[in-house]
Amino acid sequence: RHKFWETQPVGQFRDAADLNLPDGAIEPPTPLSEVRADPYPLPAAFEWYTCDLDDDALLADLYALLAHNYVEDDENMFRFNYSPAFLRWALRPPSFFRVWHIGVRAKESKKLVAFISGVPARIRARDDVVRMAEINFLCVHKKLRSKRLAPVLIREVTRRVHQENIWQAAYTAGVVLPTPITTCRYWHRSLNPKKLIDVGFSRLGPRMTMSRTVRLYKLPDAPLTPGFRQMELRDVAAVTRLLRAYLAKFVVAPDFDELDVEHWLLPQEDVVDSYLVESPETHEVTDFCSFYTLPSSVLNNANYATLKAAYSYYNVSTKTPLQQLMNDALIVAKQKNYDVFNALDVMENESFLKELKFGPGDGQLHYYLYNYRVRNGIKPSELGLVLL
Ligand code: NHW
Ligand code: EN5
Repeated sequence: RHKFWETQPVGQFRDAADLNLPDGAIEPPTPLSEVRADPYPLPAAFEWYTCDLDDDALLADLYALLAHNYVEDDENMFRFNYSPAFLRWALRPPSFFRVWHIGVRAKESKKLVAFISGVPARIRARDDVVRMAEINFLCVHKKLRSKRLAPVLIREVTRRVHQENIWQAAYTAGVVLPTPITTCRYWHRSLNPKKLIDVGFSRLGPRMTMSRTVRLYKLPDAPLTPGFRQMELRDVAAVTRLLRAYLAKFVVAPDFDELDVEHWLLPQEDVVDSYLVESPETHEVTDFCSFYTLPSSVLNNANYATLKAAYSYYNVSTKTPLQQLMNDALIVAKQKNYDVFNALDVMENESFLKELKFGPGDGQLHYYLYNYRVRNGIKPSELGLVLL
C-alpha cells in the first residue's frame, strides 16, 4: 500500500502492536564513506538546484511555487501563503545547511517546479537528545503530481542529511503515513468573525445572528496583565531559562539554547511575535507567549484574497495563569489585525482552548519521526514541539 514508505526506517503499521521493539533508532548509522556520493537521478527534463535564500530572485520563485502549489484544506478553499520573510526565517536557523534547501528546476526554462527542505535541530525524546533534521516545505508543482517525484525528493534530502552525519528527522503532515507518533487537532479562535464567515472559513452558528457572533468574539482593546510587553534581545537568557524548564515536562520537545531562542522567538514583524510578563515589582520574567504569522490565500472569493492567521507557538506560564496569558495573546493579535488565531492541542493548550472560545477545526496534523521509534506513540499533551 505504501510502495515508498514501506522501504524506509519508520514505524511500520504492521509493527505497531509489537511492544518488544525498543525506543530509539530503528537502524544504526552507516559509515559516512558509505553514504551515496551523488544525487539521485531525476527524470531527464529536470535538474537539482541548491537554493540560495540570500538571492531575492530565488526567494521570489520559491515563494511563488509555494503560494500556488503548497498545502490546501480538504475542500480547496484556502492555501497556505508563507511570506518570503517567513521562509528566510524558517530555513536559516543557527547552523543551517545551504545544501538542505533543495529545489528541482526544469532544465530548459529553469523554472522551479519542486522543493524540499531541512533545517538542523536538537530534539529530545524522553531522555535522549538527538540531532535531527526538521523536514518541511515539500512541494511538487500541481502539473507534476502523482509521478513519484516526492520519493525522489525525500531520498535526496535524506542523503544530504546523512552527509552531515545526522540520521534522524522530524516532520508533520496533514496526511496519514507510517506511522504518526501522535495526531493533533487544529483549533481556531475567531478574531474577525464577519470576514471568516464571508470567506467560508467558519459558519454562523445555529440560532446566531451576525451581531451576536461579533459580540461573542469581542476582546478588550489592550492586554490586561500588568507587565505584559514584547520580548526584546535583552530577554533571551531569561526566556531560554523559562522555556527549557517548561519543555523538560514533555516527552518529545526541542532542546533550545540561547542562539535558538534568539532565532526562533525574537519578534520579527509579520513573521514571529513574542510577549512576556515582566513582574512590575521584581522585574523577573515569569511568563511568555508567542505566535507565528501564516496567512492563507482565499481561493475563489470575490471580496477577499487573504486570511491573516496567527499560529500559537511556544507558551510558558509560571505566575500568570495560562488562560489569562493566552487571552492577552488573542488581544494583541486582534490589535494587529489578525482574522483568526489557531492552535494545536499540544502541550497544555487543552487547558484554555474551550474557555477562550476556540472551536475544533476540520484539519488534523500528524507528527512523525524518521528512523526513531517511540513505542506506542504519545498523546498530543505529551508533545512539546511545534513545527512551522
Ligand atoms: S507536509 C506538506 C506536504 N506538502 C503538500 O502537501 C503540498 C501539496 N502537495 C504536494 O506538493 C509538511 C504533493 O502532493 C506532494 C506529494 C509533494 C506532497 N509527506 O510524488 P508522488 C512537509 O513538507 C508520499 C511524506 O507520486 P505527489 C513534510 C505518498 O505517501 N510523504 O505524490 C514532508 C507516496 O508514497 P507511498 C508523502 O502527490 C515530510 C508518495 O509520496 C507526503 O505528486 C517528507 C507519492 O509520491 C507527505 N506530505 O507529491 C518526509 N505526501 O509510500 C521526510 C505524499 O505511500 C522524511 N507522500 O506510495 C525524513 C527525511 C529526512 C531523513 C533524515 C535522516
Ligand atoms: C506542515 N507545517 O486543513 C503543515 N486547515 O482545521 C502541513 N480549517 O483551517 C499540514 N474545509 O476548520 C497541514 N474552520 C494540515 C492542515 C491543512 C490546512 C487545513 C484546517 C485546520 C482549517 C478551517 C477551514 C475549513 C474550510 C473548509 C476550519 C472552522 C473554524 C470554526 C471557527 C469558529 C469555531 C468553530 C471552528
